[in-house]
Amino acid sequence: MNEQDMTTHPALAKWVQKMIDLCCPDRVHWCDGSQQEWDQITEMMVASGTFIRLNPEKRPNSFLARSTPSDVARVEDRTFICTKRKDQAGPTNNWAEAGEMREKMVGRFQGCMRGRTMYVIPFCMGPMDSTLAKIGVQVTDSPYVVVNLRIMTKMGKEVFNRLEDEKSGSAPRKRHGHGFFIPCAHTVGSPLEPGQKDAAWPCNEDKYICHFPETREVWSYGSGYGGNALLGKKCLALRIASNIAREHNWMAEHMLILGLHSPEGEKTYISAAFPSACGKTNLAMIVPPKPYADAGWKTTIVGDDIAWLWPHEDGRLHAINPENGYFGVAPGTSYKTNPIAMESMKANCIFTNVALTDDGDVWWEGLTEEKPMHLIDWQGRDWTPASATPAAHPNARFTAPASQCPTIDPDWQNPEGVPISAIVFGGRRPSTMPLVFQAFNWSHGVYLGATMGSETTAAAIGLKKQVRRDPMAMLPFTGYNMGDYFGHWLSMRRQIRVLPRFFPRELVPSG
Ligand code: SAT
Ligand code: MN
Repeated sequence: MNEQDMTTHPALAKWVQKMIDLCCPDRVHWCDGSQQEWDQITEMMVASGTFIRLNPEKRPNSFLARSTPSDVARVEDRTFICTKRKDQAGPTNNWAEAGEMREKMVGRFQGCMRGRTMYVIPFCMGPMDSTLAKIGVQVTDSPYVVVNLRIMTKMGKEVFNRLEDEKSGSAPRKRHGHGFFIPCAHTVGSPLEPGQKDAAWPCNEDKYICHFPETREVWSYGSGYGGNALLGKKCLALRIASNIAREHNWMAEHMLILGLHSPEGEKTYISAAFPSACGKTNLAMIVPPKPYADAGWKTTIVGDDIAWLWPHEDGRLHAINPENGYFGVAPGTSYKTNPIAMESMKANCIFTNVALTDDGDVWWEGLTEEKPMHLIDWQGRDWTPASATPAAHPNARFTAPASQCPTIDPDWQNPEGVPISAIVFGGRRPSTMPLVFQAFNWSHGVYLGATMGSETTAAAIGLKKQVRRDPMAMLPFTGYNMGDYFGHWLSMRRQIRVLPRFFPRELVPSG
């Protein structure tokens, strides 16, 4: 899209101009989300060495990216909730005074995109026509973010159009949350001098992932990886959304949504909260064992990571998945452990920090029983089964379009969501716990979810290997005071007529 026809939305035009003046990019690209744009950006990334095109016969239209070894996961100790008062962020978040942090970010962002292109990415979280859908606009100097967001969100021209329609009041139905957008500013923090050669994975050792819930903004500096950089995911859909949800009587949760279908055609949906890299994607894609499948039982997936839940007028708790794709952990995923994920990532995918096979395909620990005789590991080094280090990083990821999932639920884009009958809280535990049990009632369920514990994983950098308390799997994602979050959960009970049941579950890892 040309700069001239960028937008007629005054607030958006003003904010983008402010970011251009601050970041001083060489070029500005308004993303339209087209296939042509994807082709152009991926080709440019192949030419610059950030992407390796995988063998088109084995993995059509798919790419491998290798990050810098210091930028491989979320950085919880660099993640901030920035508010006027500390008690708004509460005891479990890193707090910064909003004004001070804004000043610091403006300082860091000054000239941060010199020598680079600023991409303006409009994205919608949730089915476009859902009452809960939220529009964000991310400015970023990372083309890796652009192509990942094209998979993970609804991204491009139709979102711009939606924002503009809303502004002029010509949208078919005026709904809460549209017309309004959440500004998400992102930079890898690595400006280029004239003539300076770029790194394959530019980033900065200094990192800040900042949320301003009062003004509904995100500012992320210095990282290009996962939840640090794909701002629609944890930053918007959980930390900012949990604030909006609390004020508007809904819930933004770190949960998968799974459908169970009986031979008689009865549909039951469950949502389940597990911390990062504890198996949400695997549970969301589980298939019934053969005798049950033969008897007509079926499972479907609505989402694998985030659920937005609200008391529907039918009296039940309904849920939508705000995402459009999966950013799943690759190691351990195989045709044996998760054939549905394997089928979903056959084409049109991005792989990050996995190993490259000699025939131009991907490999990671657990993919095949037998290890390949030779690979290029996630750091670009030769690897053999005798190598002392894993070929793929433990937090290596695949980004796959949800539409490619063979068990996708027919209602996964239903703006009314799906009704939830049961809530599961789970985690990863090194020692024995009851596998699954049922809470007596809503309050008891909230208590059990709030006291949940789970072993830390490679999804976040710098965490000691231990069991930590991770209430509702939301410890790193609740964008406000955790005490108020528990209060919000308890208060939601009064708004739901048909209450879901609670099933706490703690996984004992097999490995
Ligand atoms: O890196 S992400 O935050 O997107 C993945 C996760 O930690 O769940
Ligand atoms: Mn997650």
